[in-house]
Amino acid sequence: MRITARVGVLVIVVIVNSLVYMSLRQETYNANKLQRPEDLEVFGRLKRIEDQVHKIAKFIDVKDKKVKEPVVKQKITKKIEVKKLYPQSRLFSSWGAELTEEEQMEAERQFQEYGYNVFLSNRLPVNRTIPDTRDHRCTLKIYPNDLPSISVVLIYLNEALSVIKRAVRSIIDKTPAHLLTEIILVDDYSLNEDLQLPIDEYIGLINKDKPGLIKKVRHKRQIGLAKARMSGWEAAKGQVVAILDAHIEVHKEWAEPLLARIKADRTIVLSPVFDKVRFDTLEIIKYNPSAHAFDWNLWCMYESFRPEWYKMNDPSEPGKSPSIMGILVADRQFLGEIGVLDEGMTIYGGENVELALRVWLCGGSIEVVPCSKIAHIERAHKPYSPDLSKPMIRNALRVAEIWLDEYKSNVNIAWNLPLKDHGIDIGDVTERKELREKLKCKPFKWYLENVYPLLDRWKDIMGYGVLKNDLKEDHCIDQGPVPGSVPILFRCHNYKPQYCYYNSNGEIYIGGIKSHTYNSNRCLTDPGSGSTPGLHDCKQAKEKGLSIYWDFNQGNAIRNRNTNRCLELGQGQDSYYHLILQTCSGQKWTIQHVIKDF
Ligand SMILES: *[C@@H]1O[C@H](CO)[C@@H](O)[C@H](O)[C@H]1NC(C)=O
Ligand SMILES: [Mn+2]
Repeated sequence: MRITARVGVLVIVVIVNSLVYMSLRQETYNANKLQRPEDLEVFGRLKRIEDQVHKIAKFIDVKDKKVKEPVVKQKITKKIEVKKLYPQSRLFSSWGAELTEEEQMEAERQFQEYGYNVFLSNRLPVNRTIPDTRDHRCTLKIYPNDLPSISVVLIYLNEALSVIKRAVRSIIDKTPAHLLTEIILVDDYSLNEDLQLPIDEYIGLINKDKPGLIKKVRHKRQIGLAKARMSGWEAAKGQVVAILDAHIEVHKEWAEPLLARIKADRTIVLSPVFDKVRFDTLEIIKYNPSAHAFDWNLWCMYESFRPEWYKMNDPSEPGKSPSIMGILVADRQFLGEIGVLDEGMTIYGGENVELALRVWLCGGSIEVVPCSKIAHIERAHKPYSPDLSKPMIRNALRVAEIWLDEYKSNVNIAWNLPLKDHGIDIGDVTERKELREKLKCKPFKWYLENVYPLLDRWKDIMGYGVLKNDLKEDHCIDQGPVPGSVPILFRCHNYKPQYCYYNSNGEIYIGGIKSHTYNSNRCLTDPGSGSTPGLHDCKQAKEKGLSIYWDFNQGNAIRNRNTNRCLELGQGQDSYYHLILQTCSGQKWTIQHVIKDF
């Protein structure tokens, strides 16, 4: 009985781990997963401030009701009678308490379809006022009069019409008219009714006022994000092109700082700073400027700027960025000269990293411009594919093949794929490799050394993947419950909690590997007494002098260099196998993938 309960808990822990991991992977594109501890702290603070504002608002509400008590009483009793139809829905967790049942049904249906609150969007003014979230220094900046002109491209797939209207309206209202060449709507084969006739009527209405301002490019089949962006670039006529999502609202004076930067140097590819628009309340949450980057899976993430930026002590200044999240602003011709986007990318993901590497390696650079702000709806789910990791893996391997030189195997390691014969078709890369030659681009090593030194080289990894013992081949080493510091033996499920790495120093990481030098992996340790192995932060373990170095050859024992004990399986009184440390008895271990023979 007791044993069953314990196994049950472990199963739940592992499933939760995997789910958290999978949802993390899905969300990273939106950039709203903050990665660094300092960001989390800022985020925590913002959240607390927000909570307080809500509390104050409630307090005011309550006071208000007290005054008008006789009138309100009836309403309140009525409210209580409305059933919450979707207590589990993320849409209603902090929104929609006053909705009738019919309204809840409509709101939930639209939420399921679009991933954000269309019901509310349809009821907000298209020209709603949004708070100015820029640094105060931005309002003092003066930009040249003769800035280059700009074409704004909005890419969408099954977007709500009211959301597109709000994007278009904000661009027309907040871009100097003499600089705005056009707004190009690129429809990657949306099927919703609103985006057929009704959007054309809307375009007609605006063009009646401003002939030719809005153009539409509609694809007759879905071509994916990279190609859709490319088609927007092809249609553009302005000197500068901004390729944006359609679920955005631009802030006041968003264009000038970008155009001024490109006027100063046409080889800089730019990103504005995104504020988050909550998918449920559509409220704007201020984000502070930060660089864009990626991990070895080539998922994008926020990153700190280089130290030079912080030394300026002026958060309104543009900062160099290793990568770009997806939304981009560039000199139209320069973007063409360096090959726009890789049309060999399918569906979604990785194309931004490809662009970033190409820009940096082939004569340009990337900057984030804090005074240019764009509010961006963070969707609860995305329209392209329920599981974005499949196209992402394919695109990541393609980027690796074209750009990463001797570091390309890191992408295989990150996705736990074999180095050869992984069976994933990355398409034809000849043209892109020729482009790299033609543009005389620098080697990837230069990028690592000069642009993104925070990316860990992973040069010492010798083997990776799940780690199994001959005695029990359907079981794998697993990081065990989190938080916790005891690795366990568990049925193999091949998710991150079971990924292990053996490096040339003799360390064994369990439960994934970190891409950045500022993060630390978790190392298998022998505590020296007792039979339970440990799992500890490697940097700390090294400082404390714990026994973290192991001798291991593929198909042989795992023996601690300090204690001489082996990691083995032992059968407990419950007849289950457990991971234990004991005098070596010759048990054999096999790691899934080998990089160098060891
Ligand atoms: C929004 O548009 C309406 C109608 O054109 C106008 O009356 C109103 O002043 C506008 N609001 C803002 C905040 O610009
Ligand atoms: Mn988006």
